[in-house]
Amino acid sequence: MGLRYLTSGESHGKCLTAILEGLPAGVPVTKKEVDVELARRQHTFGRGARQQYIENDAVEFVSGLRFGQTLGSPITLTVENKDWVHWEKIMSVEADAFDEKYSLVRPRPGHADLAGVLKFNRRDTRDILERASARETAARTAVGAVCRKFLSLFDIHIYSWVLEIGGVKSKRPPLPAAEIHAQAEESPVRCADAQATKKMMAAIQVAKRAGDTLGGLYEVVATGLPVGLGSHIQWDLKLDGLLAQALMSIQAHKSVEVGDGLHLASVKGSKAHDEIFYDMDKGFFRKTNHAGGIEGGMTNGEPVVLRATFKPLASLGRPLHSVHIKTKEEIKAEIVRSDVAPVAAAAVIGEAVTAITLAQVFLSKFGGDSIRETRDNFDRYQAAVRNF
Ligand code: EPS
Repeated sequence: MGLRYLTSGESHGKCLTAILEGLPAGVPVTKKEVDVELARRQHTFGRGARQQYIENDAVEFVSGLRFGQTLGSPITLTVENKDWVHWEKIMSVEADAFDEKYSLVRPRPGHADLAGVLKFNRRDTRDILERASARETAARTAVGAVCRKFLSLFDIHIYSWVLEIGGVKSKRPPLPAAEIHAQAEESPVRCADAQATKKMMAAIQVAKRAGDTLGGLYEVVATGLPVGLGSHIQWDLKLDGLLAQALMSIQAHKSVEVGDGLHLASVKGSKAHDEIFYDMDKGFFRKTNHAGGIEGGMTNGEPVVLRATFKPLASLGRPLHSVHIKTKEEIKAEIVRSDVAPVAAAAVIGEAVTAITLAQVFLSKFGGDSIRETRDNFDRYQAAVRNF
């Protein structure tokens, strides 16, 4: 069995938990490296009060690490919900703590609320929204941080930046991914364009005052990938499919593009593909990357380029029309505390799920119970590709 993981936890429960199994032994991992990623996800402009003032996300490793290295056993990690103190009654596990006054009955259009209560036969949308909440992505970010550390041992790096928030578009600078990423890290909305950053922040403030929310678009790029991760031979082994699933599984995501994506609908074949060249030092290479680094469901050695669309959040200060789930009367949807435009946070989560998926396909190709074994397999394959 390859690399796999699960998360658990409700948004206002005690904590989030994840179990990651299948990493080889001997991967150096520190709490600090994971906490850096959690902070990158948490502290961006466009977040609500909880992210700014209440949470202070930090990982606790419960199993699978010893003296700073993975053991090859399941890694269990938790992220505490500091807000739990305010929710112990509302989220109690005890039957006698039930109180009708805690029930939420006004489903938000665009949220999991209504489909969830119908599917699970619940009378309180909180039974659904607690798990549907993007709070869960703190756990995935922590898992992603561990996978990212593993990939970095093979010089594989993952970057991201925001391209658009609420219709304010930015220009993608003609720079290497690491440099665009470094510029984005300086921006409160993780946009590498200073002018656009200001406009995006202003748009978020306007939306917040209007009780509204904004969506956006971000890009994730992975560099240093060997040729041949993923496979053309079966539908569920194709890397573009796996990455699209991983990104689409992030809360509020509505579309994913690979390489030139949507744009390819309107260009001719002669302009859509990346011509092949050969150099004694580089081996086979391309001068363009319309394919976004993936051909036939496999990496082709160029950077993997992905873009994801984040919809405006469904929790509105000025709510939309809805229906009371018990009385069926027409009402406005629930007003709950939330974020305004967490697109920058979404980009960090996009990096995390990309790291997890790439680590999965990397390990399914190279295997290894110890990092030394993985490295030997990787080096042998790379030498074979070089000497092809
Ligand atoms: C979220 C609503 C907000 C966000 C939360 C996701 O939480 P609350 O309702 O407690 O204010 O802060 O995001 C996180 C807690 C997080 O860690 O990202 C939602 O409804 O999805």
